[in-house]
Amino acid sequence: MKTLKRLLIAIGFATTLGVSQFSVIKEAYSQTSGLRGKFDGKNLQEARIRSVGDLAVAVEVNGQQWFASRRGEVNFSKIIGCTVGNFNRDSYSDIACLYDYGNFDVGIWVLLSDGRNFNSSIWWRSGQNNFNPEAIVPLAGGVRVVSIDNNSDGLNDIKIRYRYPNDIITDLVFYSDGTKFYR
Ligand SMILES: [Ca+2]
Ligand SMILES: [Ca+2]
Repeated sequence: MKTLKRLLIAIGFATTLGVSQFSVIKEAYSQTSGLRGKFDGKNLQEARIRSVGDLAVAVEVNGQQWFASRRGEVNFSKIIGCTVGNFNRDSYSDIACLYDYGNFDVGIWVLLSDGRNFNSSIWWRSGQNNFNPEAIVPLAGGVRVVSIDNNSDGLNDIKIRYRYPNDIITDLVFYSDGTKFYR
């Protein structure tokens, strides 16, 4: 366990060094890094999500680990994109990620900040054969998901541009009720 912890710290340190190079690239270039928000409720910080070995991810804020998934839980390469918003109307910025479960099943999970850690839960899931991740049309800047308070209730919502099989392109909005997204 100690060795693993040391290894994770070593990886974290190595990737932290890489951040400065990445920060000059537009946020849209990678939606798993350069995620800016006030995760501690006070200061503008930068979060990134990274792969930790097989089927696990860690989320860091300014290089400090705030969240680690359980092994076998999350495949980093299946994260379609992430965005920062305040989805539960407290003082802390949160992160929402689109995730491809396979079989045309897409979910949106939210990493809710408590100021020092993220708590992860699934806020929406399409179910099998209901959502084609390939049909997501990039928004301005090339991002696949943005957070916007579309109904001005103080809870950030999620917007995704989607191309239906008949080629009609529509903006889909997933509204937050503070604990989940609804359509
Ligand atoms: Ca929040
Ligand atoms: Ca809203």
